[in-house]
Amino acid sequence: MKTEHQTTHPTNCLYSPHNNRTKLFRIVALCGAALVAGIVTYGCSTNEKHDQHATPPPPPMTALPPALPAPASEEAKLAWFKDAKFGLFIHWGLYSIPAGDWNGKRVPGIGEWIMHNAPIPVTQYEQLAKQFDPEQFDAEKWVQMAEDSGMKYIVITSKHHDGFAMYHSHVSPYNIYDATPFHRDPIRELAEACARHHMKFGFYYSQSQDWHEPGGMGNTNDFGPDAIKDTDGAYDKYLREKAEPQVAELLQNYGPVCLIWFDTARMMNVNGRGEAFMDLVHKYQPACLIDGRLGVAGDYVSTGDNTIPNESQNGKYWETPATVNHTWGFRKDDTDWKSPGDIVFKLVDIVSKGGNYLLNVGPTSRGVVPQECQSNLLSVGRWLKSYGEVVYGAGPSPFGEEFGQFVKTKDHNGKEVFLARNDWRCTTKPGKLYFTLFNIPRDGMIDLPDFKNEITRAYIVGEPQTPVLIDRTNDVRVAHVTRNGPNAIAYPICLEISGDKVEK
Ligand code: FHN
Repeated sequence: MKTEHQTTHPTNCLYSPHNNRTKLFRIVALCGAALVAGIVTYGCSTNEKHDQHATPPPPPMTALPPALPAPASEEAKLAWFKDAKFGLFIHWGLYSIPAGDWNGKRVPGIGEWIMHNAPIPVTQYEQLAKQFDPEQFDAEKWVQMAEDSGMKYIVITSKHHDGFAMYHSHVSPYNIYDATPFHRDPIRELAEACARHHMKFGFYYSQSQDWHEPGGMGNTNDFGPDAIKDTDGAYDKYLREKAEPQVAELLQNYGPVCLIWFDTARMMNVNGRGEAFMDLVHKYQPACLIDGRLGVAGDYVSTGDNTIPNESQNGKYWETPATVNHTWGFRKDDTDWKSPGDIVFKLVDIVSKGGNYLLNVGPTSRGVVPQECQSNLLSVGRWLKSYGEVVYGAGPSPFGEEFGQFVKTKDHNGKEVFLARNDWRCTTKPGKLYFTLFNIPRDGMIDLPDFKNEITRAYIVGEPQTPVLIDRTNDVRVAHVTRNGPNAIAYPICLEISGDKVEK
């Protein structure tokens, strides 16, 4: 697990905010703030902070709340997730330095895969750590951005496939605290900011792929075929000595973890490999959810990347992980941001099919979320401030005809084409149907789907004093709305109905 430029660390010496070593760090860090920057170096690792860096010291650590107790049932465990609907995914790592270019050449593909796609040998890629100094990183700003965008949980890459831990790991020195001049633990800072904002906080952890370790999956250039690692014990050694202890660290040292987002399960459902991770989660954080990509059953289903199902899903709860442009990790050439209207549509579409939307941002190597991307998210947040009740805690559509249908045409793979209809979506709460309108015809007449319940009241969401006229033409109930609603992105109306269940 070690490389030449790294020092030895005590394996499994877990980081605790209360242990002496940490207290020592804190005291020295505070001294560093008081004295002229540069006189003092703090910490005890390979990359020391020298006086030419004017970076302020990390904020003093504050205590984190304890892990949450075991929920009474699986339903209770999922309750917050079902209410939250909209989360922020963050892919941040060393790959944000090359940002899509290697040796002056553009490397196609998603930004965080540059090590694999270029390909870059481990010995070269790990040198990036020496340059990683995201001096503009401010946990408070990231959490505030998520909150202002209407997101209710944050999931960040604690270790992606490149194997680099973005937190202060005592399992491997290949981590942001020990191997970079930044010498801070951004995950700890985010955990603290999330605690201040009552924002749920969770981790992405790449359990199978680890391109830095000889036994990890995925790096066949440096370490040969995965099939051999799977059978000769190397993979199990990596799992025992790095992946499992790191997941245990994350579960023990960062306060309540709302979920762990495992990814790209390879050879996980044999030898109890997946179960070992599940046991750790259950042992240390019984309230923590497990996504659908561990390789053994999690608490909910994760769809494919950027995949929104055509219809409501029956059975397990689900979540769509999605990009805000075309990459997860930052690429300097990808500024094709999804518009606020597109994001609101996707969010309401997902909620109306019974799922959650986990929307990703890829911060730069300086620690900044690109401005245009932020401003689009903030527009979404403003829409949600007015109309959040159609999303948060809302149930799926009782209809389904609004989603569209399969047509006879086949695509280039020979698969039937689903012709989506995107005019409106319906979400529900007891006694209420919310119709979010994305395309209002010139005459402002919206045909309602067929249902028998009496409509006792109809109004613009957030303005119960502004009634919406409902009448009947040819036995179809029609809602009459003004063409330019109060918010151009999408226009939600609420119909209060008799009874809690829609009768068709
Ligand atoms: O390979 C990863 C990819 O880099 C990214 O993390 C996404 C997010 O869902 N998951 C994998 C591909 O599905």
